[in-house]
Amino acid sequence: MKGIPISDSIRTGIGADDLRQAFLDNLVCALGRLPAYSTRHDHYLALAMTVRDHVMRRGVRCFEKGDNLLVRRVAYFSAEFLPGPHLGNHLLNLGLTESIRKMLDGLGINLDDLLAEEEEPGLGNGGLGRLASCYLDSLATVGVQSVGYGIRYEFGIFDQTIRDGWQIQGTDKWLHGGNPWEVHRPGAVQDVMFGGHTEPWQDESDSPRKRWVPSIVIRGEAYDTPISGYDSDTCALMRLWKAEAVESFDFSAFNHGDYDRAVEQKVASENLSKVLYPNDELHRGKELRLKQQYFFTCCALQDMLRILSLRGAPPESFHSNWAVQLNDTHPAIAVAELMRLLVDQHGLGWDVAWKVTRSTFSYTNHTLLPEALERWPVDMIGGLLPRHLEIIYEINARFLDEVRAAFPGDDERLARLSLIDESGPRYVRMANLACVGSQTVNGVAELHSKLLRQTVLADFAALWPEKFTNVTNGVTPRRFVALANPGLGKLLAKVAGKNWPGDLEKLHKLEPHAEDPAFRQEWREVKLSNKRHLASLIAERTGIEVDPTSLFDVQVKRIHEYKRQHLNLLHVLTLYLRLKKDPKAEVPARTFIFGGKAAPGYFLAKRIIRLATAAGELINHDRDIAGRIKVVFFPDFNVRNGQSIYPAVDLSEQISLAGMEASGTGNMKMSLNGALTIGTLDGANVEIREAVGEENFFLFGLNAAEVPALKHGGYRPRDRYESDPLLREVIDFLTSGALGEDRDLFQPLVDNLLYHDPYLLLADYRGYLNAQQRVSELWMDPEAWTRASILNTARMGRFSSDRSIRDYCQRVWKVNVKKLKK
Ligand code: GL4
Repeated sequence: MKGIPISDSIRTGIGADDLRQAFLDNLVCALGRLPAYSTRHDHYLALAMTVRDHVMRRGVRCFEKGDNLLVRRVAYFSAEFLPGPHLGNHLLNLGLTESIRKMLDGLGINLDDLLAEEEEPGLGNGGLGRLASCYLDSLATVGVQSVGYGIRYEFGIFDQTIRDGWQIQGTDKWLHGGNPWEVHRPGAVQDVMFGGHTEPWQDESDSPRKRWVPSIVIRGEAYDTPISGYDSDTCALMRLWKAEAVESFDFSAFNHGDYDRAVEQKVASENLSKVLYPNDELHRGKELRLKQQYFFTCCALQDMLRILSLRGAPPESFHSNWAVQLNDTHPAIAVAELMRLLVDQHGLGWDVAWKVTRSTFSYTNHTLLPEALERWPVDMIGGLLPRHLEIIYEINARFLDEVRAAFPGDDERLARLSLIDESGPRYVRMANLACVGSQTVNGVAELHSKLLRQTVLADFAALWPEKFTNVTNGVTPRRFVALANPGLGKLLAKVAGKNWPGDLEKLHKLEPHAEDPAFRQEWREVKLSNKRHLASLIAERTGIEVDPTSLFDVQVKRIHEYKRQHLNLLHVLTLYLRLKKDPKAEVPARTFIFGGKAAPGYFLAKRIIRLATAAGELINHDRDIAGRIKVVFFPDFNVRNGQSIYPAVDLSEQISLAGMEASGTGNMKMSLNGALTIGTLDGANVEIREAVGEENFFLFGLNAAEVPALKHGGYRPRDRYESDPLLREVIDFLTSGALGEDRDLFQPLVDNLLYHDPYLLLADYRGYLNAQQRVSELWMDPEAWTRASILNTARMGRFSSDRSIRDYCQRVWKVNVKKLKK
């Protein structure tokens, strides 16, 4: 339908009557339901479709504009996305919450009931996937055309329940009730090849070419989910790929009566996008994971070339039409894939293709943990992606020539920079591939970017210092403040103007109000009401009654030794032992709240969860303690639960060993909601502390320079245990039998701490206790605490993901953004 502008094909403005009609139309026509018999879930689906259509309209209109103007689009390549429930967020972004509520009221339907019906897509493990979703939200908000490319896992991150104190993993069936947010695009399919071999061939121009003859082809089908921006005409798209067999059946086998073999191929193909790997920051080297990575990047790049040709632009102009961000190395194989597409499929010469490729990609590193660094056996890549291995070798040969010219005779440097690790069995190093194939490389907080340049990527930083930059992470204030904490939102609107979620620096206007006792009172009331809400959820999910006026001390994030939830637990138990010995001790009432998933195969992480639940079982029922401290493990921490937890936090636990947490983003969500942080100088904590003021932050622990110094100086954790009676007492307590009948339960944790202590808990224990003592003292002065809480929120404006995205646009992608409204 050339010549039909989008404005002719859709209704523009939308009024209350239109919404009501659209809702009823969807209920009857799309779902085929008789209104009188329809269920709550039907209502949710119909409303979701109504809202989705509305957002889609904006999306298509904005896409048309982008094509007319030939704007450079951003493609965010990420193996993980964690969008959270969509409905409430769209309503907020579109300013429709109240009109929809009224419209539904008129039909006798309650909006909150429908909001509760939504299943969230758990297509990520934690911070990295959630960041990707914050960034799509901000891309749409600041007016950048963008697509988030990823995988439509049929089963996302497992559901966590707690049984007898242990984590039990359940299958995440997020699609079982239907997913009204996505639009299946049967037209947008891409074929993805695997296996086989390569062979030379000649084209008409007589230049020698390479051809890949695969052993199997799998089809990727696109599912689009629109992502609205706040107060914005722009809409981002999350385009996720589902794997399908090219033919549903192997018909030759079927015709021969071999039914099993006929379906085998179909099942094998579809397995590819079945399930998300549940490991955060751990590379396991499983072949299926490599297939997933290649699958979605291959679909994405072919899709982008297709869109390019619709624009009538040649493949040589790929980089001026698209900027691709690699969210860690998970999509790094895309560097070789784009080369293959440009050289083998589109006939570009190597040098031109390489220039295009290098001007397209940028790479964000998200972790320094050695066990997270992705490397694939050369044989595995060669077997699965034979053409890519050749391309990687060619990139490497040319790159190493460059290195030899820059550092003649430095063979060790050459070996370290090489894309191939040849120190033992041979591996392809994905971070090296990403660095070589990218325009810019960045870390996610100042400290992390500095350590990246000094350690993991030091050789690349020496070679190309100008490539390296930092973009500190951010979080969307829409979902994590306005939506999660409407009470606070109202207060903020009063002092910072109602557009504060679109311009978070406006929160500075709060500062003078920190001195106003009446305002502090209002502030405390909002917090208390959020804590009451969380207390009721805790009672509902765990059966534990907690006191909403107690200090809510919260650590929610993936369970990992480096994050040191067990240091937090050592403090809990130290406090417990103190109260047992001295019931008159001045210890203000505290509720310790833990939440987070452990990778199913991570033995010690699961023991840490067990320790938290065991501490709860003991302390919560101890009559001597009389409820003065309580310990809760909140099950199934996810985006939705996060939205109930963050607003209720008084004390934010950000206690990773310095140098280990690349950035953290929960730290930002809590502080934005008025929590004070107890933390180390790690990740973005450093910048948060600078922003909120050191007097409003409880600092403790070794710094990133002291950590390696201590380790290399022959750290002996057992000496700490011997010399510190309090520490000895609490460690001994773990295996005393007091924490349950099985006294061996925590022996592995204790042995690990006494004889290895890789994350230096015992070294930081005293500093942590002292900082916790300062917390208690400030808490006993509610006016001073509230002042510090207000100042935390007031000074956190720069941690909006809008700022991060503006940084990326300016320093990395070179695309324009909307100016902020005055
Ligand atoms: C992580 C980091 O661990 C975390 O500090 C950071 O905030 C997040 C987003 O940049 O990325 N890296 C990996 S891997 N998982 C994460 O959550």
